[in-house]
Amino acid sequence: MSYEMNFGHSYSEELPTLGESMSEVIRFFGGQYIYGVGGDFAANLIAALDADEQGGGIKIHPSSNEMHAGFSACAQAEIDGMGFCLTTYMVGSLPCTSAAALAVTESLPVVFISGAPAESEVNQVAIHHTIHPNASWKTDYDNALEAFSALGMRVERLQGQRVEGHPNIAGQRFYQIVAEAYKNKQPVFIEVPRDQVFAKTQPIKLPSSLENICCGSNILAGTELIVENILSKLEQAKAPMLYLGDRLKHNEALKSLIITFAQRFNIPYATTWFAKGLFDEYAPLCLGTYNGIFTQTAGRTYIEQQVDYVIDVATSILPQDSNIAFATGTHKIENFDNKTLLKGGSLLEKDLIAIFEGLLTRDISAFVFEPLAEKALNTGTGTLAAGNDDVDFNNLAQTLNDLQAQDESPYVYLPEVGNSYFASYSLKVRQSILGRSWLTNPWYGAMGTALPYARVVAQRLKLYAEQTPEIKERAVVIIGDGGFHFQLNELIHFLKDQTDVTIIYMRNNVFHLGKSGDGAIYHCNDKEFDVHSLVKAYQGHSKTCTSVSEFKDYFKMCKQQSGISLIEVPAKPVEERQSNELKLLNLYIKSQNGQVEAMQAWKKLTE
Ligand SMILES: Cc1ncc(C[n+]2csc(CCOP(=O)(O)OP(=O)(O)O)c2C)c(N)n1
Repeated sequence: MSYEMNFGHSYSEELPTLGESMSEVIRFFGGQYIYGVGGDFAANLIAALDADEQGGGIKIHPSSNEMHAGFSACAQAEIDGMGFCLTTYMVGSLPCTSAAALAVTESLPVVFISGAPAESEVNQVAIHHTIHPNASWKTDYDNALEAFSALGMRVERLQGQRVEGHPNIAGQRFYQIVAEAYKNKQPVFIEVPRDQVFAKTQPIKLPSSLENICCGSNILAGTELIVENILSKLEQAKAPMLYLGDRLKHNEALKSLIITFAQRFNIPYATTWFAKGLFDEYAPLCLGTYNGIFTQTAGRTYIEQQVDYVIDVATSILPQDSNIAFATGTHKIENFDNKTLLKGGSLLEKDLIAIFEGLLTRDISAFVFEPLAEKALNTGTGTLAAGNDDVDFNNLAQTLNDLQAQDESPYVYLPEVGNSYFASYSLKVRQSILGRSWLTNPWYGAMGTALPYARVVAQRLKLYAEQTPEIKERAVVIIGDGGFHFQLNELIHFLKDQTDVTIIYMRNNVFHLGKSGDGAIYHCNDKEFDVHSLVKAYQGHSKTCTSVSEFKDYFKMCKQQSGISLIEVPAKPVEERQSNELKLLNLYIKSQNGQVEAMQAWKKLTE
């Protein structure tokens, strides 16, 4: 029996292939690009999804390897709202597990699509790319599904019709799994048997828009009472503030409601470390990021000395060490008594939306808050980064802040895990057109992501600049030499994509952060390595900059150059040259270890 005999000729004529259905679903969720690497099990998927001359389909961006494809898809989820990654079976999908774990941790809706053996191939012979001990009597086809499942992800291998003429609902299943990623802000893993890609599947009728994908409305009761409670606390308060967390990052509607609320009642706001880059830190009401003793801004003084009521919005349910000042006990908001916690428990934070909509209907008078005067960072060599000072981690943030203050066009910072990551918390960021001006994986903390992330940022900035030439934003990677050497094969794509990036290469010849000893394992570089020759191979520009003024001059020049620009900074792995954040962390660790001098110094700092 065929579909035609079952549902009639007209229905059967309408049937799309699974590949067509997938393409439609990916586009519905805003996906115009997929990052991936090919392989025989993925060949049909590539043929089915790849963009055609007419602009249909999805543009496939090749990555240097699958982990990088996964990381780029994570960056895509951060800035476009949804990410897509395509690989071949097992050898291709398994290297994505770290990117998938990152996506779970950083709440990113990334769809990992993998080719898989044809249904007709299963149970016949052992198949290449499967895990197969040599004494095995049977083939295991499901290891990748199990591996991703072990990360707590929803996984599925799509299936075709079981009997000729019976329904094939693979297209619908694909939609449902992708929708689940979207709603829950979590990654999913989908294997597609290669013989199913061109099989006919039952057509699906997509909702009219993303708003209508049946997420339900807010079913948490008591919004009115919460609103009343906040209002009565506001009435008693003189200096309230909003403390904003990273669960806001995918919710533009909620972000703009909160800013409207803040502006209407003149209430200042700060973000957690993890929510850095979501808001314009040059806005008069913005107090910057706050993380206890690690924060050096005037905002910190205001928070710790003036604020009398905190509305804590969308911060993580479980306190995470780095986000609460490494449990140093210096995070004043963490233990603030007069605080309302709005963590957000509904899908797409609809409960929080209802609360802020409720608050905005009320007529309260605006608070008195004067924008705070700028405070220079402690660079260890006086408070400013003087022109002839050596540039290093101790004054890198101040140096970049000086540059950004004079430049209206935002820098989109991509700090790599290592010393660069810690130093980047003192950067003062402008609002980027991408909605994110500071992007990394602050919670999961995987090294090796900055260039795959920067590639996506640079691609999007290029698109914006093509549409609106006044947009002159710049992707700025800050990275140690160890981190750079993890991932520099990704540089080829900046050349291929003809995108622009400035890379600040903090060269100290060791894996410095976390280094505890002199073992060979910490030596990630060689003194003879000539980074300029490397950059030249990618048709880029580069210069070694030793002093602050040299750095500033060349940084400005980089902005005028297209392609890759790299600034090599000779960094010294010594305590005086560390960022303030790391100096404090090191001091805290020493004092916890019972070193008397460190204990005294810490006490003095925190009194
Ligand atoms: C994938 C991964 N491997 C290892 C680590 C542990 N780790 C964190 S920072 C670091 C060293 C960074 O060295 P480098 O990039 O040279 O920067 P530096 O700290 O020297 O400035 C290492 C190995 C990690 N976070 N992620």
